[in-house]
Amino acid sequence: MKRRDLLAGAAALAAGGALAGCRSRLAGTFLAADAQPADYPTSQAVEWMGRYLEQRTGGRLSIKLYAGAQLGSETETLEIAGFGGLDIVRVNLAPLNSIAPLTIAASLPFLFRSADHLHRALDGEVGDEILASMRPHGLIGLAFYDSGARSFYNTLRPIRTPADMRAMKIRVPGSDLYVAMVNALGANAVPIAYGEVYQGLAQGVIDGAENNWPSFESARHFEVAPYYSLTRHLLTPEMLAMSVTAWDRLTGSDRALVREAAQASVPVMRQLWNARVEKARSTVLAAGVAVNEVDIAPFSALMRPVWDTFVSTPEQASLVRRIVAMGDDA
Ligand code: GTR
Repeated sequence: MKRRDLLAGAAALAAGGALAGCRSRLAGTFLAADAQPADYPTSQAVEWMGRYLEQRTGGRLSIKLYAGAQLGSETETLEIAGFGGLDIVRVNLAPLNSIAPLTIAASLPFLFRSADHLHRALDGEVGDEILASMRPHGLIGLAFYDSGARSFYNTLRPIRTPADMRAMKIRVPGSDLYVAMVNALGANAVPIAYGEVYQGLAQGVIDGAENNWPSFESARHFEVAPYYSLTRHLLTPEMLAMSVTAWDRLTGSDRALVREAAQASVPVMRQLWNARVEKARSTVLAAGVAVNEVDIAPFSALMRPVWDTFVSTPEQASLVRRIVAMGDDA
């Protein structure tokens, strides 16, 4: 059996037979997947988008979301969406790095200096170009969601300088860029799925990982990794995308409505996000996790060769140049 059939079969089982190829699939119900739990801001925003579509179409269009990685890891759901077995995926840009090269331009370490900087870039032409670049890869980029700032956490000691990370086994998502970033800091990158991180930390297969406050908290990683060091090395956003197969089935006006609904969900998500960051931070602090600020200069100094290796086409370079020029205080 081909990997593609295996994936579709497993996902169809998880979704109760509602996925592609099953006769029970409802014409106007988009099947969506998110690796985060149902109460996480990304999942909530996708649910909100579904209600928006229902209201605008009198229930003709809607979304059925499978949250919590029920349909597989992000790499798997992207593959399933790529051949039309899933209609909507909400993923981080990291697993898209190897699929759609322009996503690299918004995934570089120490690129975005603040959430405002990120929004300025992604809410304009730069964001539109990255979303549009998804089509040859079987996806229609609909919108970006916030993902805050990723920092390192681990089971061993506070990280204050790159030397503190030497030889630490640090989990990263499936992106060569992340692997290179962690290795350039002197640690050893271990790419594994998000859903395996808790166990990996608890069993000592990995010493640490990196993520934002809400992921560190909601995946309970803070229970097993008591040091959180605020390197804020990545502000890589999330992406909401539709499979080209689902998109091509829609009329022009439904396509416009899907785009409108996705865009309308962005400010909703940002509000949910900010509230969730605060909640996650207090939960983590109350649990006694040692949180430390970090001088990022020695970390970002080591990223130059990583940028040089991964920004390899004129299109990527143009995006990066424009993002950097936007700064954070315009
Ligand atoms: C989270 C993101 C997830 C997933 C995860 C990871 O911040 O919301 O989509 O990408 O990180 O590290 O795998």
